[in-house]
Amino acid sequence: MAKILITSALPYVNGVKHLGNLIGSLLPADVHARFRRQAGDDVLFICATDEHGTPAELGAIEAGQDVRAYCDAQHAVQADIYRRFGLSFDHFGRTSSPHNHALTQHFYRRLDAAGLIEEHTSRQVFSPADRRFLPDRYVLGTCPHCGDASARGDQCDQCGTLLDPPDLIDPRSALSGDRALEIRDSRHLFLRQSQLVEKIGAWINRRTGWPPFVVSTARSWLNAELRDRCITRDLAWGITVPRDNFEGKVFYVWFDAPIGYIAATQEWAAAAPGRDWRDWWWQADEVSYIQFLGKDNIPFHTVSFPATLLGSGEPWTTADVIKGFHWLTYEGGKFSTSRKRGIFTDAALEELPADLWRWWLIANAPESADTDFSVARFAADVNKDLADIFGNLANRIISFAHLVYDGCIPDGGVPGDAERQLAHDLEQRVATLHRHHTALEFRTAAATTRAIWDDANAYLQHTAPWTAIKSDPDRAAVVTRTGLNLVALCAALAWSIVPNLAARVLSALGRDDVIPRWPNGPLLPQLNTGAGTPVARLGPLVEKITPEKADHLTRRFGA
Ligand code: B3M
Ligand code: ZN
Repeated sequence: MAKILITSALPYVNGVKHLGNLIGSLLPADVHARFRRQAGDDVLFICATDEHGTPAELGAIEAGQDVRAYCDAQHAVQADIYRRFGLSFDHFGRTSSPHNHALTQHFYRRLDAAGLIEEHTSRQVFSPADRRFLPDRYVLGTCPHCGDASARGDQCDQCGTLLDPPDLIDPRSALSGDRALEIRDSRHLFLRQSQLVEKIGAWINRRTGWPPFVVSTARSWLNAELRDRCITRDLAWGITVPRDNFEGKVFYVWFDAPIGYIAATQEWAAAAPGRDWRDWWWQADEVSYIQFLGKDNIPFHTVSFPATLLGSGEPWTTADVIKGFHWLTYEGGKFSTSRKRGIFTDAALEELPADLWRWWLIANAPESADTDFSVARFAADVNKDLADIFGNLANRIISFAHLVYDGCIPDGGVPGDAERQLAHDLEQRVATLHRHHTALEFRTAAATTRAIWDDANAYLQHTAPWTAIKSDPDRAAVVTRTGLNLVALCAALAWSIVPNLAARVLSALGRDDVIPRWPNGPLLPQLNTGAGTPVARLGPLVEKITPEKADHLTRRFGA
């Protein structure tokens, strides 16, 4: 039993996330956590809302709320959406928790003691109209690299470049629109990443199994003369800096956010007896740690967070695999939270069951390049894969068991060549599927899952119990029994991707394990069991997306 620690990038607390955020880290992390649990591993799946920094403050200002009350409410909204999407976190914490405050200050003290913190004056944007410094997203303007006019002080979303507010051309305050901005000096703390280049480089070189684009992004960051990183901000909301003359400043959100992975584990441990966060994070060599994140987060996870962990000189768990994702685009353009373009997770659930979104997103995960979401493709794929292939498979054989066998798995007959061939083929497929899941290859995992459904349909097509029943009742019984067990197998193998649909099918077949186990060993006997077990009727598993519904989606979400 392996110990697998899984974290998803922490969604910013402000506002409901869109499908691109979901497939960029949260959903694949969930699928992998579920798969590992099925395989019998000891899994800890941790996430949290990222509650500090300018995103939270600006969100609160926009909502006209006190920032703490705003975070409380927004955390609850996101937690509820993720629960309804079936995201099976062991803990969904908050970076504003007391644990994260204490741990962030602990890391700062360790880094300071190791000589890795330097204090110096830096140029900050100040607004006389707002009477305050404007860090990060408080400044809007034009990107000096690509010329996009909607860049923010911390980052240009158009070209992905990380920025400093004074870099912006034509800057203005996000609060008041003030353009008469000044540059003023302010004392700040810098993490001397430049001292850690060798250590981090060696650390990256020891890792395997990262997508190539994650490795190249990490290397280019490291090689482009790693800049010392400012880890404090002139803000009120955040984690205070335990140092003289730093009253009124807080740590930079990207300093405390990844520490939140550990702090959220501490919250998890504190919530029930017998749990120890150290089993996962402290001298925990046997733990395999996988991080899931979108490509704009790669530098922070491949370089900055390792700098914090390695620089502390303490035996913290560091990521073994960093699984990065490209972007999901929407109908040929960008998803945009600020412009409300694309499908947001709350609206998605108002329209259709979670598993339809889960299936399509995983089957089309932007693993090696950006992927485009289109309503037309989504509707066509979901109708075909989930309704025509998986749904029909389950309904057809369960209905037949009701028609002919009083709704029970029939007894009689013995498996023949067709069943031996089927079991043999499926054993290969199951092994392939296991390999893809283990290698974090989500698209091919979904494709292999679908291929197994196809195999199952082909078997029933070929053996046709509805014909055999007239001439060879024993044969019909074997095939029906095999078919029903086969449907259970198909559902169990799909459970990590479509947990609700799978659970409905499994429950109809009398299998109510919370976590359906991954099939091990020869399949022939597993396909021949259960004679006499009652099988419940199954309504339509998936309602097809009609052309009218597709039109409605297009109208609602814009093209
Ligand atoms: N809050 C997510 C983002 O960039 C950011 C991730 C933090 S992970 C420690 O959208
Ligand atoms: Zn740009």
